[in-house]
Amino acid sequence: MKEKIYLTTAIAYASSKPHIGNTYEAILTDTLARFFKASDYDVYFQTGTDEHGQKIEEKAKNANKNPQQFVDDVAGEIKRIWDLVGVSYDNFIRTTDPYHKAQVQKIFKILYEQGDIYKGSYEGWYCTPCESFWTESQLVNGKCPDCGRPVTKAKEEAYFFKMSKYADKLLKYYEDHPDFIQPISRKNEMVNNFLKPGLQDLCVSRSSFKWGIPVDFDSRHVVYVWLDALTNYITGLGYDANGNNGEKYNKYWPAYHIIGKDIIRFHTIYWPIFLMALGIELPKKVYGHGWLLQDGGKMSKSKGNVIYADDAVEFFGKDAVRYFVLTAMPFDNDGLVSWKLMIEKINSDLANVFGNLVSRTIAMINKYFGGTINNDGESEEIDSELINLATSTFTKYSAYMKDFKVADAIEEIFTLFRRANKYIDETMPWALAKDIEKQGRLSKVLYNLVESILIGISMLAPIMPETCNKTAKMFGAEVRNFNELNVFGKLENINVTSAPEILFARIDEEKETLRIEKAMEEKYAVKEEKIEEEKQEVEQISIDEFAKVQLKIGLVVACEKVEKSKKLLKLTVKLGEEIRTVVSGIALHYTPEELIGKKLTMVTNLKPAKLCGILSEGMILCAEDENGKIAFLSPEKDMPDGSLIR
Ligand code: ME8
Repeated sequence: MKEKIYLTTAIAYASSKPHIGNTYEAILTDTLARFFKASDYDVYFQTGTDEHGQKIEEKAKNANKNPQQFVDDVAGEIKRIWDLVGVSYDNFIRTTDPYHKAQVQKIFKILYEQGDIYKGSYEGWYCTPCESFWTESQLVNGKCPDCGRPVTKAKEEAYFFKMSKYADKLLKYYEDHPDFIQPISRKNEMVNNFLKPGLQDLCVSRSSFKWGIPVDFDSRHVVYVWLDALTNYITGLGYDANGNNGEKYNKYWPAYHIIGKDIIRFHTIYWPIFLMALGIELPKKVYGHGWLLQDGGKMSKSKGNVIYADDAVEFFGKDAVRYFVLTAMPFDNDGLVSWKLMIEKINSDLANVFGNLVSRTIAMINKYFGGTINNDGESEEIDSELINLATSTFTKYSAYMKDFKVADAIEEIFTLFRRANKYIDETMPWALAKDIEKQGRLSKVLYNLVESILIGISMLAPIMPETCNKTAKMFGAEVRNFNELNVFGKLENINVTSAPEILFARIDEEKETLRIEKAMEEKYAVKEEKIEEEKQEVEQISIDEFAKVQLKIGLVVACEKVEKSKKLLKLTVKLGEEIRTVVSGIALHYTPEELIGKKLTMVTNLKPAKLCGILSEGMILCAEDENGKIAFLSPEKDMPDGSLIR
């Protein structure tokens, strides 16, 4: 019987388009799923979306959509991106699926009836306009951290889970299963920071918002989003709280969970405890991968440095993106991502090492043998090093992959490709070609190269499926089974295609980085503005309302770029006697030099606001066309600065 493995990703929040970091996890798990399938395991691979909670409810409201419509759209976008990068999931679960919802309700009820969940209350600070509870430490200057308004002390009824009851049992489980949490450093963090100091009971219901799964026996409450989300791993297989479990559940549970380092606590403390309470076997392994970071910092929308996988695929193709993210992330650490790094890696590994090896080999077979060679040439001593490496790589590669160390496994394959390139330099086929006596030797050299390439791409196939299939076809062959990779000389005849496709062309690093960065800035800047625009409905106002806005002519006396921001300029504006500082989002349209000495129109009675840490005391007015082109407004005749506009 085949060995079974159930692989899962975290389910992505259906709150916004996933960035390349979230997509990394789907690609990583997909690569492992493909590897285990090729290793003859019976694999089940599940991914999906986490669709409830206050944040999503708010996002839907801001987008003028009902929450279901909102999550339908975002889940569709997530699925589209997963499909685009070739994620070959067996099941895409959504926490709004009726089966999942019904099971979560049943699980909650069972845990309540058996006494693990109890009704209690917690005291906190309540902000009435925001309908939000805050703890003392969350308040900012004693006020609501969201809206800044005063809060009142209040008590809210809620359901709690008795975490502490299971803490010792969980510690014991960690001890008995030393591989449960990977990498090991993450386990120590859980034990020392959370389990040893003592577990608090966990609040597992909310009543301050509606978008969640209602507690079926008390519909004022919805189930805490993590209890809802974590159970996806069993409901997606057909777990049934009443004991009538589906076939897949019986076959595949327990899982190997692949998640990011930020949510390890939920997966290695709360989730195992929920499972213990339900009498379910615990997951086999929780692997917490590092994060892809941009410029040494977190990738975030507010920093405007987000890279999306669909854009990357458009520029470089699916397999290059898969290769980049997988090699960018060491096993036990964070990785770095930027457009420049992607181009560097594509050039150095995919174009120079891999692409070059394939195209040189094909070109030589065409040139010297009209595209066809057999395995009947003459071997020499020098061949053995390449052959030994080619036939011993799989063992190392496979051991790394089984430990989820994908970047290390890829390194083994590229060591083989580099060795093959070196073999070309050592054997100098172009010199052999000049000697009619050396035809047999020449054909053997080329044969050895093809065999090495075919062995290499067979291991690379889970990482870059399309490229590897395409490459095998160029040699008139197929990607090989894993159990054939310790054999050299399998192929009898080699027939190469006459005009091989260039797999990865070299990219002009500087030019392309600039071009892509600019294109992305424009794409997302324009989009954000459009969303803002759509939100504003045109409303008629009275003359009195308009009169509240004070507008004046200002003279720009100084101007500079705001550090760390691509969009903002800091202007010093003279308004008659008065000098003001204004921060304006026009840096993509004007240089500071273009503005100094210019007269423009300014709103002068806006409440001051801090932008990038600088207090802005007004707003510059600009006209904008539908393509996002911008022009500031100047008086038609010269007018003294400080003149009122009416
Ligand atoms: O956490 N690099 O969803 P999510 C690598 N819904 N991985 C990253 C990353 C980055 N820069 N940023 C995020 C959630 N991730 C919950 C999960 S599971 C029952 C519920 C990872 O959309 C993150 O660590 O915020 C997580 O594993 C996954 O992307 C989804 O994140």
